[in-house]
Amino acid sequence: MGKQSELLFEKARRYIPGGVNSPVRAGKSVGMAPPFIAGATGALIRDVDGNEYIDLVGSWGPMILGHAHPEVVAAIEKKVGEGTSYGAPTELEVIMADTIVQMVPSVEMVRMVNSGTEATMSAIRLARGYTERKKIVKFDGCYHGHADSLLVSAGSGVATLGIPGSPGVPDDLARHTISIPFNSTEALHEAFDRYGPEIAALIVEPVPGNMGVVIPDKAFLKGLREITGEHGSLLIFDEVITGFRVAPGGAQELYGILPDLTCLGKIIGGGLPVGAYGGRKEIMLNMAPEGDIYQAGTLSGNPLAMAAGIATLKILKQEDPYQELERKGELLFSGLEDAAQDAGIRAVTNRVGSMGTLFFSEKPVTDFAAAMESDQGLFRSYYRSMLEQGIYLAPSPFEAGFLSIAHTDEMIERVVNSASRAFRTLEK
Ligand code: HOZ
Repeated sequence: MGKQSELLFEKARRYIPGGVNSPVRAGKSVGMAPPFIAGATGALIRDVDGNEYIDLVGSWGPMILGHAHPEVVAAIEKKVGEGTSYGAPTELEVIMADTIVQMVPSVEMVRMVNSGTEATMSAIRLARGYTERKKIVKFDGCYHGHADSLLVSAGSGVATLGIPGSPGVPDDLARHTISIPFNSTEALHEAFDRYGPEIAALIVEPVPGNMGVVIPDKAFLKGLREITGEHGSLLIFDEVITGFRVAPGGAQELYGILPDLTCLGKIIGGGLPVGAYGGRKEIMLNMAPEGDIYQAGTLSGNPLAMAAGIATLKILKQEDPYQELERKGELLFSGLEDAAQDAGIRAVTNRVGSMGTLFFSEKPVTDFAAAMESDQGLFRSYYRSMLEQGIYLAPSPFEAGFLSIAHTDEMIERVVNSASRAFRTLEK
C-alpha cells in the first residue's frame, strides 16, 4: 500500500461517507485504507502508487473476460460517439433481451434495470403484486442488494461490518421478511408450514456468494422449487453473481432447477452498471405498461451498458470457457487448501466453477452461522500479507473470489505460492 492511496483515502473521507461509494471496499474489517485503482488490464489491476496486483476480485464478479477485453472496449468505443443515453428504446435492448432469453433456461421475458439491487427490489414487488401476498422468505447470509425488504440478516457488507439490521428499514416492512438458515430443509418446512399462504416469494442466491461461497445441497435447492410450487409462492433466483458465471445459463442450468423469476446483473453489463429481472411471460406481463405493477428508469437499457454486455455474452457464447474456468478454479482452490494444510493452518475452501472462498475454519462451511465462526483475525493477516505480495483479494472473509479467462496458470501458481508464504506467517 502506498502513500498516494492513503492521501486519496484521507481526502475521500472528507467528502464521501467512509471514503467509498460501497462499504466493503473501504477495508474497515482488514484495518487498512484501500488501494486506489488507476487501471486494470486482463487479470492485473494497478493502483495509483504504481503497484500491480493479480486481481481475484474482478469488480466483485462482472469481469469474467478480464479487464478491458479488446472486443468489449471496441463495442463501447463504437457506441459512445453516437450518444450515451436516449431514454428511448434501441435495437441493442432487443438483442440483449433475446440473448438472455436464449441463454437463461427459465427466462421468457426480461426487463433491464441499472443494478442488482434494482433487479431484486423489482422482482420482489412483482412477486408481491402478482401473488397479492406480503411475506418474503430469504436465507441468513444471502445478500440481495440493499432494498428495504432484503436487508434482514444479510451477508456482504452487512455481515462484514457486523450490522445487525439497518436503521432506516421500518420494522413494519422488515416483519414481512422471514430469514432462515441456508441448506436447512427443516427450517424451510417450518417457515412454509407457519406462513405458507402469506408468502409471496422465496428469494435465494442459488450459490450464495455474499457470506463467502457456500455450496448448495442439491436436494435442498430442489426442495425450494417444490415447496414454493405447493404453496403458490414464487421462487426467485438471485443470479446477479452466478448468472453467466457458473454456467452459460447460470446456476439454474447447472442444477437443473427452473425458478419463476431470475435476477441478473454484473456480467450482463460487461463492467458497466446494469441489472435485469426476468421470468415466465405470464408473470412478467404484469409489469407496467402491460400491467399495473410499476417500475421505471431513465437509464434502464443504457446503450453503452447494452453494448458492453452484448459483446461479453457473445464471447461467452462463442468461446464457451466454462470447462477451462472450472479447471482454473480447481487449480486455485485445491492449491490454496493444500498450501494451508502444509502450513498447519485450519482452512476449508468452497468453490463452484470460477468462484470460491477460503474460510479459516476447521469445519465445513455450509451456512451463515458456520461462515461467521471462521477466524476473522487470521483472514485479516492473510489479506494484508497477500496484498503486500501483489495479490488483490476482497477485503472481507464473507465475499467470493473470482477468476477470469485472463488468469493464467502461472498467475494462479503465484497466488498459491504467495498464500503459502502468508499461511506460514500466520499465528496458529
Ligand atoms: N456488495 C458487493 C459485494 N458483494 C459490492 C461491494 C463493493 O463494490 O464494494
